[in-house]
Amino acid sequence: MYNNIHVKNWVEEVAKLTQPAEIVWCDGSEEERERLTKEAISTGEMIELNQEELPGCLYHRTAENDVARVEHLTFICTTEKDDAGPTNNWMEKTLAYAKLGTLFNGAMKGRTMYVIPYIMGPAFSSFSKVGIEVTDSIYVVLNMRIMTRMGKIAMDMLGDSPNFVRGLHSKGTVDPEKRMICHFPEDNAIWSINSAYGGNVLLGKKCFALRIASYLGRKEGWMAEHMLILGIENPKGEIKYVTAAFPSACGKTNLAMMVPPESFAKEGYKVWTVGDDIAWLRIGEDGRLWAVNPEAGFFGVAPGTSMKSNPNALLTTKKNTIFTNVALTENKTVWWENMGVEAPDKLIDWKGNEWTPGCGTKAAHPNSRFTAPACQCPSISSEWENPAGVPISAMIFGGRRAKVAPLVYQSFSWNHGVFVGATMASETTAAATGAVGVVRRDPMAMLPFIGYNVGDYFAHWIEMGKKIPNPPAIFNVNWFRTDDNGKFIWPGFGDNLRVILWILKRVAGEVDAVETPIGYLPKPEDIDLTGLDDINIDTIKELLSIDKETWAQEVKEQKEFLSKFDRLPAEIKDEYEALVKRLGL
Ligand code: SAT
Ligand code: MN
Repeated sequence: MYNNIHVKNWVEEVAKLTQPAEIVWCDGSEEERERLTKEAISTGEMIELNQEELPGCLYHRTAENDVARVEHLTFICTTEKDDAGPTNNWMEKTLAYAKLGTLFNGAMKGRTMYVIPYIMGPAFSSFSKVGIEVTDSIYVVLNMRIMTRMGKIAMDMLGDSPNFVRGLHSKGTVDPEKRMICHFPEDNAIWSINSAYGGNVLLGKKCFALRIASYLGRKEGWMAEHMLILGIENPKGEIKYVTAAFPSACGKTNLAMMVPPESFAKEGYKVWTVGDDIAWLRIGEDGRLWAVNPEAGFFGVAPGTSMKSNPNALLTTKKNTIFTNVALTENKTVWWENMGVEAPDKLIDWKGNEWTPGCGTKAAHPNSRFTAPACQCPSISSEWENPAGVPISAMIFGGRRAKVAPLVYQSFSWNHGVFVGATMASETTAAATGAVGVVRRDPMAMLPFIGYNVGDYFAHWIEMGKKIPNPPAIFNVNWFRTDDNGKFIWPGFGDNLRVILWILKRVAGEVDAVETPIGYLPKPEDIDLTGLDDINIDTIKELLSIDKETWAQEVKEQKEFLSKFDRLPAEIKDEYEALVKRLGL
C-alpha cells in the first residue's frame, strides 16, 4: 500500500524470514484502531474495560516472566567490541544476525505481521526521525499508536528516502531463555524476539529514541537524552524550559507533571509538561539548545500514581489508555497499590488470579504500566508538538542520596556539569530487589541506554558544549536527604518548584550564590519557603550542608567508577582532579 521501495524490499525480506500468514500495513486511521481493538478483544489478548468509567480503555496481562526490560539480554551489536564499550553487552554483528536469524526463522507462521510506520518527534520537524516496526503483536500496534505518530503520516514524512530505523519484533514463544533485544547502530536496525513487554518491544522508545538515537546524535551533532522536559510559567506569563534526568525511583514522572504549591499557584505560577521520559536536543539558530519530546504518549508506572502524588498522570489515564499488569476490578475498572483508593474486597490480580486485601501478594505488578496519549494530560504544554522544540534554560541531574548531595547546586561550567552528570548516583530503595542504600552510578541516567562507548558519549557531551554558543546551565538536585532518623527532610513533589525557581533565577542572573568546592549553592534565604510550615531556614541550611568526610568517600567512589572507562575524555579527568583539589583532599 505504500510506495517506498526501500520499505517494500525490507518488509519482503523480513516476511521471507518470519513467514507470516498475512501482512497488514498500518495507516493509523480511526477505522484501523477500531478494527484491531475488536480483534484483540475477540482473541482475549486485550480485555475491554468499563466503557462508561474508562472510555476507550483496554486491559492487558503479559506473561509472568515478561514484565520488565531485560538489560542482561539487551545487546549492542557492532563490528568492534570497543564501539559498544564497557557498559553494554556486546555481540559481534554478523554473529548476532546469524543467531537472531535462526530465532526469527518462521517465527510468525500462522500469525499476522503488522507493518508500523512511525515518527519519533513532531511530524515534519527537523528533529524527527522515521522508524518502521514490523511485529506480530497487536498489543504492540495499539501501544505504538499511542506512543508515536503512527501510520500514513510517517510514510508521508519518509517519502522515498531509505533513511528509517528498521525494527523487527516477534513475540515468538515468549521464552525468556531465548529472549534477545539487539541493536545494530551501524545498520540503523533493532531486532527483538521472545518478549511482549514494554521497552523490549515498543521499539520506538528506549531502543530507538535512546540507544539508536544517541548513536545517531553523536554522528550528526545532536543529543538523545533520558530527560523529562518541563515548562515553568511565572505570573507575568513568561515560560522557561528545563530538562531533567533521574535514575528510576526518583519521581521523574511526578516532576514532569508537577502541581505548584497552592501559594505559588495563587500567584500565577504554572507548570507545563512537554515530555516525561526522553528529550532530543539540537542547537537552534539562536545558539541555544532546543528540545523536543520524541514520544506522543506516556508509558508510566501505575503503582504509586494517585490524586495526591500525581493528579495530572492519573487524569491522563481516564480514557483511551492501555493498562498492562495492573489489577482488574469486578466492575472492569483498574486498581493498583497506592492509588489512593482503598482496595475493593475482590480483585483479579495481574497474574489473572483472584485477590483479596491482606492476601499477602501485590494485586498490581510493581512495574505495571499505563500507556496514555500525552495530549490528554491536563498539564500538557501548548508547545509540546512545536516542530522547533522549546529552548532549554537549564539541565538538571539528580539522584537519591541520603547524605551526600545537597538539595541543589549549580555546576561551575558546562564541562563541570558534564562531570556531575557522569558521576551521578542513586541509592537503592526497598522497592527494588537487592540491598537497600547501595550506591548505583548511572551517568546521566543513561547507563542502560547509551548505544555506544560510554567514554565516547562523555566526549560527545564535551564536544556539544564547545558547539553551543549559549548552553543551558547544569544543576544537580537531591530531594531525598534524610535526617538522623532516616526521615526525608525535604517535602518534595510540588514543593520542588521552589528549587526550580531558584535555578531559573540563577540562569537569569537574578540571584547570588555561595561558591563551594562542589559548585554554587543557594544562600539559604533564597529558597522561597512561603506557605511551607514544617521547613525553616535552619532546615534549609541542613539541606545545603556539605560534609567533607562524606565527600572524601564520594570522590573515592567516583574515581573507582570512572577508572573502568578506557575512553574517558581528559576533560572529565581534569574536572575530577579539580574537585579533589577544591575539597582540599
Ligand atoms: O519498559 S520501558 O523501557 O518502556 C520503561 C522503563 O523501563 O523505563
Ligand atoms: Mn525512562
